[in-house]
Amino acid sequence: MLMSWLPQNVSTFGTDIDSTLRLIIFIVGPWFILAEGLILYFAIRYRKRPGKPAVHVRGETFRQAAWVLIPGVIVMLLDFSIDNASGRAWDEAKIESPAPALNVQVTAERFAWIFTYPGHTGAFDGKGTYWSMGKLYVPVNQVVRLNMRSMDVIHSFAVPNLRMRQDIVPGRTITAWFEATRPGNYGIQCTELCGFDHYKMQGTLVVLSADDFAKWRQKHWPSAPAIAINSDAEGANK
Ligand SMILES: [Cu+2]
Repeated sequence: MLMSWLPQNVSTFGTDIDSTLRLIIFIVGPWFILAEGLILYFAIRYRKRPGKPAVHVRGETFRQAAWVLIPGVIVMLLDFSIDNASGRAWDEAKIESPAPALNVQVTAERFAWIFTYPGHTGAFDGKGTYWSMGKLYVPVNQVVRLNMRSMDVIHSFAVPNLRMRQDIVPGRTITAWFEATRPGNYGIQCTELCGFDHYKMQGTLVVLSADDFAKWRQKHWPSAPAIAINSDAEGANK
């Protein structure tokens, strides 16, 4: 039920991120209710009563210390299971980067997104490049690699439907990847407060079917080599 609040997942690694989130909610939720319930119960059960002085519990016997130690160990074990699941999701989304079918350069600047498609040589400058303001066109079911730069301050590229978010730090080219699984238009937001018009820093991810992408490419980016551009970050085909 909780998970239905999330926007539709259209990314290959989104399922693992969602199941990590579900695991966290299932572990933390009951634990929260139990802990808060016990606090409430003890507060009422052992409330101040006339003629009953408070007891100073020093936690010196094992029976007393167990109240802290046992929940402590349980929390730690549950924590490891969350670490394990989230580590796997992190590896998939951030560490393992499959070979891309399409490389796009993302330029973030206050307060816009500019998407540059490489020219004949695979480089992002010079002949044959195509750029789009605010709209990122990609084919469905293909790995897309983003080479992201910022012209000014720290921005953050976020597409909730892809379960993807990546900070962009000036002075560095930061890569990220995704593979969209369903054609459609999805919102892109900057999720790093980057100035007065930060809220206007939005864009659209346009995921096109193979046919529609071919048509789009022919019309707007005719200089593109066949879809497999397979250059590395920063247009290594140069
Ligand atoms: Cu921004």
